[in-house]
Amino acid sequence: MPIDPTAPYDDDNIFAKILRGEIPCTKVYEDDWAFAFEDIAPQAEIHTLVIPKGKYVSWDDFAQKASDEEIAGLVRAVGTVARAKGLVEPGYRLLANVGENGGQEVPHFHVHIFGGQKLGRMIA
Ligand code: IU
Repeated sequence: MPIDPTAPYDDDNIFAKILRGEIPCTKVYEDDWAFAFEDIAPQAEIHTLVIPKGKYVSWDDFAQKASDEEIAGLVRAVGTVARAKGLVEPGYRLLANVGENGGQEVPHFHVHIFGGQKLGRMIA
């Protein structure tokens, strides 16, 4: 069910529970600002999600309210995970779905990293 990217943050969303360790995940990275884990339903050979530790519903929410430190932390974490997975060569794709038209389903901001294969022009 698509989410409202401007709704208040829901502490019971699934990624909040993963961050709190209440639901298991395959963790691939963690630092002060970000947490990364394998997508449970991968759409590519490598499909990893990177989320900020702060409570942000969407890209819009994050861009509006996160501190420069949080934004830098998230961006660097995405780069670190992609590099650690050996994706820099031959490349990878980043995606952030926002709201209903974007098809966002989980109301905790997340960046998808896709790689490990030649990707088509679009991932639906
Ligand atoms: P979206 O951008 O909100 O559409 O992406 C949500 C992703 O979260 C999607 O790729 C799901 O497979 C993934 N996911 C997950 O990894 N673990 C979960 O428990 C749930 C969704 I629910």
